[in-house]
Amino acid sequence: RRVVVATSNAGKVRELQEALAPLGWQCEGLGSVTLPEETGSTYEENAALKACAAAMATGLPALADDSGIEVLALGGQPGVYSARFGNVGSDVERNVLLLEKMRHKTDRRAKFVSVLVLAYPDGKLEEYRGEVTGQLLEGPRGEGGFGYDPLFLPDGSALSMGEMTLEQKQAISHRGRALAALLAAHGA
Ligand code: ITT
Repeated sequence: RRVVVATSNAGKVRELQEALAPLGWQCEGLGSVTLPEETGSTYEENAALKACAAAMATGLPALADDSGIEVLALGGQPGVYSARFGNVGSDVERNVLLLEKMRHKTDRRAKFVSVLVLAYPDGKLEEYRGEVTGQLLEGPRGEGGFGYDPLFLPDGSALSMGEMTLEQKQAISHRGRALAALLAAHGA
């Protein structure tokens, strides 16, 4: 079966494609499809907006991910707004800003959340959620992953998410967990 991977984030494309391999689905990119503005106030709403738009535009099932990092000492921010945090242009700038906001904060607990929505052209939706808790580091560690990965030390891990291989990250990450639920639901 063909499935559209409905994300413009290259880091997510890598992780989604790698995890879906056991299902034998043929993963396709967005092509000329543009994703709608994320007007929802929850990961669930935004993932559904993206997946439905891609499914309607292509006539194929489409898988979208909406995700973010929630920092306890910042009241759960940036959360759903993680991609737009500070209105700055790059992952590195967002990381600098987050470190700045966390300066002198001793409670550094945070969690990543991923919500996957698989939308079918007939309007049917499947939803999967995954989370991983951890601590924000005082500075970046590692060159791997994407986004906030170099700043995040998962609970029980000696490696930051930026220091992990793709396989190591998938085994413990929010997205890896949501994907595991999707795979289980589809018999893989
Ligand atoms: P699409 O909407 O096209 O999928 P996006 O990057 O805009 O791409 P989101 O709106 O879901 O996606 O924003 C999530 C942001 O949260 C993302 O840009 C990263 O900054 C951060 N994030 C999500 N998952 C992450 C992960 O596994 N590692 C590091 N940062 C992550």
